[in-house]
Amino acid sequence: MKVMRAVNTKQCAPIIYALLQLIIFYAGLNAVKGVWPLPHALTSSVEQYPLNPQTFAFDYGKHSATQQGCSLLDAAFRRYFSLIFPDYTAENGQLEVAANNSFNLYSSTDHNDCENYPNDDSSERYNLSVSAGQASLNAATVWGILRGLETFSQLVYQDDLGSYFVNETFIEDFPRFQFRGVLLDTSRHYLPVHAILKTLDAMSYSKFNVFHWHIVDDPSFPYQSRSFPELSKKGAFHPATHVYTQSDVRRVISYARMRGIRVLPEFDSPGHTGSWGKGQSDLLTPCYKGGAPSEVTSVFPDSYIHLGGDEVDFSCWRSNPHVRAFMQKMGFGGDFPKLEAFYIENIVNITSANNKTSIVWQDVFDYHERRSALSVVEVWKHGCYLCKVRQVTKAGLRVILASPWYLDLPGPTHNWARYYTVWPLAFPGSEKQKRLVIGGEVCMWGEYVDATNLFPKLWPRASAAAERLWSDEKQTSSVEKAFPRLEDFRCKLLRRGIQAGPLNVGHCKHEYQ
Ligand code: CP6
Repeated sequence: MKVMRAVNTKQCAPIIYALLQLIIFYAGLNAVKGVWPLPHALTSSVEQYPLNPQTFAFDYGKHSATQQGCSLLDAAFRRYFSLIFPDYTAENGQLEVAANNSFNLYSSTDHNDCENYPNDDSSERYNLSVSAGQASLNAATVWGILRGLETFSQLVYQDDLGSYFVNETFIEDFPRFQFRGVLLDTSRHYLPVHAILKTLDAMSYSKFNVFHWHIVDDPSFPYQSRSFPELSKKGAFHPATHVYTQSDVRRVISYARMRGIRVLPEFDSPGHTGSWGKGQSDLLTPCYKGGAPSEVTSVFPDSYIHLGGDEVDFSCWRSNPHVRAFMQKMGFGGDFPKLEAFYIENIVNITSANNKTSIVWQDVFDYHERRSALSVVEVWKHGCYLCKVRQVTKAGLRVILASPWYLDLPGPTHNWARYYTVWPLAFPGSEKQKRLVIGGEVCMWGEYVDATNLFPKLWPRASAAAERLWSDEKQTSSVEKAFPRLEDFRCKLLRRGIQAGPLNVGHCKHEYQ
């Protein structure tokens, strides 16, 4: 770099200019470019090691708490082998001649948490070192190992002959925010289970760790409940094909767990419950007093549950004399926000009695007088969203930020930069307030989205938000520097079977391999 600064390229001899170009080209080729989201500390050299799929192996370190038989990591090793060597099969492997050393990656954890679910206190920190003939990946938890495997898989590249290489690299990495979510809405359009699973795959490639399942809403109720089967029988678009059975839900939760992803269910009430009334005739007006069914807390293992609470239209309650009489009795008068607050406080209490943490949309915070009764508030409205983040954290509540990441809204793929240039902590406030911002979430509302257009709408634009939520802000503040890296990452997504949309004019190297 010093040479480049010292030399005026306009005056220099063509050979030096060519040399500089070569250096730049070489730097562009090597692994540094290749990891998305950017690790916190990364050093690498031009030293490159060939990887031979015939001899390459993942293994457990001698002193690791997790050992072979940890199904979560055994399965991750198999998955990442295929991702690292995309065109390797046993037969064509015989033809590989370029690389003949044996290269192992040893994984070591402090805890044997193989059978657990990831949760809000799970560490995802890892250290990765790749040097001559061997790599080692260290983490306190299996979740850190999963993140490190993803990083390692992105460091491996192929030359023009198709041989695999990895450069000498040292990485120390951890997430900036603990909550990094993707919301899918399966009520406006039903999404087949395979589309959800594929989304979970793509999420793990960008190190997202929460799948926010906005599973039911006004248009349809696809969740097949054990306690209330009528809800999906009458409320789903189709009672057999457009439902998520208990076994579908278990499959999604288990698939997510294997990738270090939490499943956060949302049963949005009392505003978005049109479809609930079809199967439970007494449920909606007059005044639903039920609350989060305890069934939900046993089906979904995560300690968080999203209670919704947004966009309540009071005209319905207002039209109902029984509701008005109830309000008189409770001393609310004609104050409908008080009634909503009463309702929400009831379901929040039911949720905490089940040892769960409740998340609500910001509307609830805005209505609520006793805000201390709440715990996590998701900020989603447009306008000065950081003003709201400031206000909520000032009240001592935790925040998830969604406002700048409404990916379903129309706009070209190249507006990824809008999702990249978001500064979640750029509000005036104390360190304590900043720590209350636990993360952010990309929203894919379903009015105009189904399995036909989900993937190019989500990817790689969601990855722009993923880097904001994972990486160091100072190192990732330039859109210009991010652009070639994101293009490269988008090619990786395509290679892995995710139909990520194009960012601009160009092509992917693997297209002609
Ligand atoms: N559905 C539900 C929605 C939205 C919300 N809740 C929504 C509102 C405005 C926009 C996009 C989505 N479709 N249940 C608000 C959280 Cl611009």
